[in-house]
Amino acid sequence: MNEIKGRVINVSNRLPILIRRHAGGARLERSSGGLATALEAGWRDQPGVWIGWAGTGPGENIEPFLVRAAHRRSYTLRSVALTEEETAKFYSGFANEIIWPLFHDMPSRCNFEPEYWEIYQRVNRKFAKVTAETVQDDDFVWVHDYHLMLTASALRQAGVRARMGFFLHIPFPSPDVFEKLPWKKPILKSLLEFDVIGFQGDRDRSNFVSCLERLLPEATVEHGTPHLLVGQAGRQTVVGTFPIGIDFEAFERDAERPEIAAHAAELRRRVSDDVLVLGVDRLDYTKGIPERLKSFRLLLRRFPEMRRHITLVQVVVPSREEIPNYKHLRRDVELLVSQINGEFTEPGWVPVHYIHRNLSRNELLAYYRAADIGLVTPLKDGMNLVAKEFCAAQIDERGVLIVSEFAGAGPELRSGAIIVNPNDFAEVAQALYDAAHMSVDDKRCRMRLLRQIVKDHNVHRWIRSFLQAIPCAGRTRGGPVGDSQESVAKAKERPQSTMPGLALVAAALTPASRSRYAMGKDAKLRMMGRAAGED
Ligand code: ADQ
Repeated sequence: MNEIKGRVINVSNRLPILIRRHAGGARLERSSGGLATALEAGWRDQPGVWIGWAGTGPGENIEPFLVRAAHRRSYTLRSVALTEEETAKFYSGFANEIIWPLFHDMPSRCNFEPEYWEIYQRVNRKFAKVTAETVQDDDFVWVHDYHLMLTASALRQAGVRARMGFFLHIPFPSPDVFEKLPWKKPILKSLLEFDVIGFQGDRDRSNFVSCLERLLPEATVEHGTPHLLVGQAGRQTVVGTFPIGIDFEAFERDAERPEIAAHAAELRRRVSDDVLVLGVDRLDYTKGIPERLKSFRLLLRRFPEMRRHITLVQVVVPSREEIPNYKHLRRDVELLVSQINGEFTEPGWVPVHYIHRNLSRNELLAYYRAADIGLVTPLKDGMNLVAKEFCAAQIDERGVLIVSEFAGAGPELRSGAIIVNPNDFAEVAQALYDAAHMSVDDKRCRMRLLRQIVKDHNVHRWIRSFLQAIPCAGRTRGGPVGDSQESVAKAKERPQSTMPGLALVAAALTPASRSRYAMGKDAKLRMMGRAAGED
């Protein structure tokens, strides 16, 4: 990251480690979930600081744990201690009972409790205070996700002059949904205190801009290339699209290991030596698990010849179990699994294998390698890393990916995957049937294309392209943004980079146009020819 003169200070709700108290003391665990997985992989060799919550409260001496955890990493860790009330009302409350469902287009699941907003503001100030104590002027502060949307204004109030960016890992909703939020304006205004804001996909970015146009009409929006430039209250913010990726090489390399191949072969022998379908998710209502199970049931009802020949392995990692909606979801999923198994099980064949626990990386890799079909059907998802991990681990190029059109991964992977609407059970059932009957050549051709996309758009490129957008940004405090043309001209005059030509590099690294990967008929035939030729 040599384009940043100082350090990068990552700030996220959770640190990559979690300190879990138990009767005999405490132990260090890895945080689960997409954000921690991606950042850990991308930041492995980069110096800097990571600020976040380690699962502990005020007054606990966790320094030895942080030092131990930092020992194997290139960056140091600083924790923000949260009280039980803050954990309940900021994390479970505002973040996960309001913003999470709202931003995933599920407003009826929101609990707009006013006290949650008070605590959300307080905790954002807490994160900002620890960050302000850590940061120096030439550092870059990179804040992650919906838990911390108010940190920018708190940091600016604290006099922090460093450049700051924000990346939203989840979707951004349309104005009709966003405007239901009672605290919509302070959130938009605080976001515009960042120098750069990143979204997973174009749809999220254009929803954000539509919200600005409706709710903050005084903001100016300049549609530049590759990013937008938003002016508001005398300052400018670069707004871009940066689809997140995975550490492709690490997944590929690990999936190739002989013990993973042996474990995968063992799984196929024990679970299904015919068609093995795999779902891997946090247990979350946005991931569409009940809908997926209903689609699988429809497949078995509509195509009786598939019975005994297709098996679904559904792996779920327990998540947010203290929130009522999540408890109900677990009950619904388990009921559906038992109904399907009750309806179809025959001696020697159980249609749904249900695993409710955190898998080790090796186990996960073995399942990815063993599977014939990766079934990724969230109702809405910022990106969905499972879709990408499945492709990276498919070194034999024999798996088929079915992915929801409402995941960020949908548009990005559409040229090689089968795209479905997860609410259309018949369509998903048909996609499963088609995938199970796809020719070896077609499968290989599609998977080769998918793996190339995932490889090109890896997590390192995501970090690089985000950081390279910073030089386009700059603070123009002290005076309203006049004519937007003028503000753009000013932005162009400003020193752009600590490295020559960075803006050009950034332009070259923007998410490749979808058309580059669109599998036109000719390209498809060419690739199939090549795949067949290599046989
Ligand atoms: P998440 O909602 O957590 O992330 P996702 O992108 O699917 O979702 O990542 C889940 C991660 O957890 C994957 O790395 C997967 O391997 C791991 N995982 C899932 N089930 C597991 C299990 N049983 N055992 C072990 N590991 C398991 C948020 C957004 C996403 C966005 C990411 C990153 O909601 O849309 O892709 O951040 O930006």
